[in-house]
Amino acid sequence: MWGICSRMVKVGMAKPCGVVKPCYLVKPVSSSRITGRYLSHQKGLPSLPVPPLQQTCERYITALEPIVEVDELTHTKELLDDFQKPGGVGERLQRGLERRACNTENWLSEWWVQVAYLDYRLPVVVHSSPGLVLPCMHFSDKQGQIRFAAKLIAGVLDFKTMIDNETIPVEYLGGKPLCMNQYYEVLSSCRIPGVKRDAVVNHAKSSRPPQHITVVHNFQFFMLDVYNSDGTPLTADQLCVQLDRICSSSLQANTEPVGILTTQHRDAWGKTYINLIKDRTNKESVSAIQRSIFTVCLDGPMPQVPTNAHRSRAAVQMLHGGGSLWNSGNRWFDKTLQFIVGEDGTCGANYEHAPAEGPPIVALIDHVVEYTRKPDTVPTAMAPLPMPKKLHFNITPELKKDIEEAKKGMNVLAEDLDMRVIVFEHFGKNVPKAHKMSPDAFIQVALQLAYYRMYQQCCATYESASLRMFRLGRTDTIRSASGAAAAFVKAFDDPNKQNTEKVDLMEKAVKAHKAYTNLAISGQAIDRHLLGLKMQAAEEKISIPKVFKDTSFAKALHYRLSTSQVPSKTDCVMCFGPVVPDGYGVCYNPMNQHINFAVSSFNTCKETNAADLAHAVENALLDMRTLLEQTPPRAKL
Ligand code: COA
Ligand code: HC5
Repeated sequence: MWGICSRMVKVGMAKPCGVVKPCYLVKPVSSSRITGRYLSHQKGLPSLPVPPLQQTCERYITALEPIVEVDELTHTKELLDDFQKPGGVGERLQRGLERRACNTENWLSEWWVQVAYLDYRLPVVVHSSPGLVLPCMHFSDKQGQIRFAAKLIAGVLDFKTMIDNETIPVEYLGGKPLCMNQYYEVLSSCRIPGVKRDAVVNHAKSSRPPQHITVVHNFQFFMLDVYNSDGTPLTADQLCVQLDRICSSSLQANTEPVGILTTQHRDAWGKTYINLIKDRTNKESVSAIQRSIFTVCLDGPMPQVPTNAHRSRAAVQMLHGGGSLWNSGNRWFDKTLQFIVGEDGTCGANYEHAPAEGPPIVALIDHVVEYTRKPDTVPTAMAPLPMPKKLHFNITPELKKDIEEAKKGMNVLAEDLDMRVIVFEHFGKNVPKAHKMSPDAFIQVALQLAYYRMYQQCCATYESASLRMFRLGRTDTIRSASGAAAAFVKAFDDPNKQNTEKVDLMEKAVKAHKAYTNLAISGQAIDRHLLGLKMQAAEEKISIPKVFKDTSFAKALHYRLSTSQVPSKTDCVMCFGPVVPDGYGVCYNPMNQHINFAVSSFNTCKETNAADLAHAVENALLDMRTLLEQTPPRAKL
């Protein structure tokens, strides 16, 4: 019923890029400020391998089995035989990739950023940029909002000091050190719209890195210097004074919400952008936003909802702002990092995904939250500070028309997005661990069960796997709809099956998931390799091999379940939109005793419902635990 127009399908089917221009993003950090410690760590990391061709082809067939028809599979096998034959196109492309791997820091990352982000043309809002909700903070008025925002800014600047000094502790996954490059990409950077392809600029690496942030209040932007002349960061008290001045000089939301332009389709925004920056004042204002270290959005109210919907509303506020009548215009969605502080204690962030994955952003936010919990310092006498600078925009009738169009588009999208946040209170990582199972694999298998119960079929499922064990690594795909998961979900509600058999199938499904995870994080999954082979064909200007054009490939990339685990120390809820019109976005944060889930879908799709899937996941988790508890270990097969 749906055309294939999803993000990840687009990734797979995207027009070849041809010559790939060097991209700021995935270049190693090399400014004069960044020196020894970081670089020597980075140098010690292994390079991303190119998996063996035959291995990927075999694993691809295995991955297709639960999600395509028998005749489709037979056809794909034939295509793969041809692709792999000695002296064939597969071997040629494989050799090309291996050459690329020898000549680049990471054969994949630059392509990935281009294809997954910069060439992707749907609005970044909902379709690409994730939201993050903090636990509700204890304030409920303007003064509280300003005070908290001031502390938050001070906390980010504290974290920035660690970035500037290269003292961020190296992270580990499975005992292996991770690439830390993404930490150097998230501050002082911004996406720039283009008519066909976007770009990202990072000003942290310039010889005179920015000293200001941008603050947006009542749709009006301000440039706020956050360092004193001696180079020390402004204190929370100083920031409070400055934010107060900003709020007092923007009491009414009576200006054009120019930020709403950043919610447009990227081609449309690319065109509008050219017009917008023809005017010198506008160009300077836009440049101040782009160069700023980050943006703080001091939000107005959100629509009233019943208490049990507060968390879902908060997720919506972070993901898209609620539409043009609420806070969607109080943003610059191209900005890599936007912190959002509501008037009622609702706080969080939205981030533009091209420069980094969730975990570095979450690490920064965990640090900030801890910082804001420190007791207030005793205020000291303050030297007068320069007035924050208002950023002006001259809005021509044409730009006014574009703003109205953007408002309409944003409101349609806001209406369309269905978001349900649930806190699964019954257990967290503790229960799967007690049963000697990987918690992440347990949750993924529960998701498979939930989906199967709703639709009586399995669907192509995406889970993000980190490739940060490798230099400049980003992500690969864990395909959760495995044969073992399919066997388990089909047996679970079958009254003819014994519990012992069901437990055995559950254990096999959980183990299969963990095994796929392990191969994915060690660079041996299939999806980025297949993408690389396809990109290599484009690079060598040879016709795209048939394996990348058949229905199996399209089905494999039509992710009705797009999922990601993003753990945090703080009790946060992370969220993102579905990547296909008839799919779900599921982001979860497993804590020890509970799990936070944010499930999204589109209202225009009659077959999907975020609350129904969230409820089905709760039931699946509970039923899986019950099965384990009711089946004594000795009786297990
Ligand atoms: N028995 C008991 N405990 C087990 C276990 C078992 N069989 N298997 C795992 N555990 C424990 C682990 O030791 C770990 O312990 P900890 O809580 O003390 O750290 C915990 O359970 C969690 O492990 P697990 O659930 O298996 O998952 P993981 O933490 O290894 O995460 C991924 C799996 C796929 C999420 C991770 O590898 C990854 O790639 N993360 C990045 C994802 C990402 O980038 N997301 C955002 C994209 S923008
Ligand atoms: C603050 C949480 C952000 C999570 C974002 C995330 O998981 O993005 C995925 C990135 C990737 O390359 O797998 C993409 N996804 C949202 C489509 C799963």
